[in-house]
Amino acid sequence: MHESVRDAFRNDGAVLIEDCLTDTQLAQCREVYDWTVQNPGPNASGMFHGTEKQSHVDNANPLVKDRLDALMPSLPFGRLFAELWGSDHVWYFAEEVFLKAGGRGGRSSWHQDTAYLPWAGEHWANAWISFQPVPKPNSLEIVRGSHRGIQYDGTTFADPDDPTDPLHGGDVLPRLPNIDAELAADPDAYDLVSWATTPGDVVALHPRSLHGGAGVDAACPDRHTLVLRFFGDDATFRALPDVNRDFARNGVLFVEEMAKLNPGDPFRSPVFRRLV
Ligand SMILES: O=C(O)CCC(=O)C(=O)O
Repeated sequence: MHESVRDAFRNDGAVLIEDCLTDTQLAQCREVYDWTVQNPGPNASGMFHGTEKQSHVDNANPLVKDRLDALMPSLPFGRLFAELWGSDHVWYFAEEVFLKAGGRGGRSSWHQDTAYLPWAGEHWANAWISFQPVPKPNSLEIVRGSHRGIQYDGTTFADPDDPTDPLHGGDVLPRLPNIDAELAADPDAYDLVSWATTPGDVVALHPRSLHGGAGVDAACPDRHTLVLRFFGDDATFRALPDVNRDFARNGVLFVEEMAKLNPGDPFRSPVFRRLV
């Protein structure tokens, strides 16, 4: 791996890895993706326009865990993230799926995954895999270097009029800036990074980065995206604020395993498959 790729991930919080997956690997990922859309888990949510379902999001679906764990050795992510981070070990956490369809809407508001997940450290990455060619305006967008900046509160994703509606509240974490509103007033208000991607490309994203997912439109009417999450040696447990009862301390994923960890502990549990 070229040093510039490692530098980009370290400094920007995201990097495009072109031609990361072979056609076979991509087809294997797509098969699991389609299965999980057909078999939603307890964290699935969707958005509807009238009777037409416009988007589907699912997160760490327990029904698909065994399939994805079994697929991992066929995929290049263990070696890739070991090299990208300089970590001796790499573990697979879980998946998130995004389905945006029908050529309109579906924007995922700006957020940091670490507002929802009790994670700290350098060795974290989301592998963002889209199965269609994605033009830059429909792609994942990242505020460059924000993984090293302020940890903001999350958004509830619930208020269409306020994409900064606080997840935790209580002024424990600073409220998210309204990045889209600021960009509308001044396109240079944030240093954004995003890429057009073709199938097989992977965007590696540090999940503390401020990021948002563009919606679909006539140029990209459907976007099927699988996100796979990984961590390495420098990954620790960090308790979430305790003001929102639903998210207090451990978040909502693998809650029993998280309850066994103390702040600063290496992020480890037998439930997460080690790849390297
Ligand atoms: O693809 C999207 O629209 C959103 C992606 C995202 O939020 C993530 O990868 O964490």
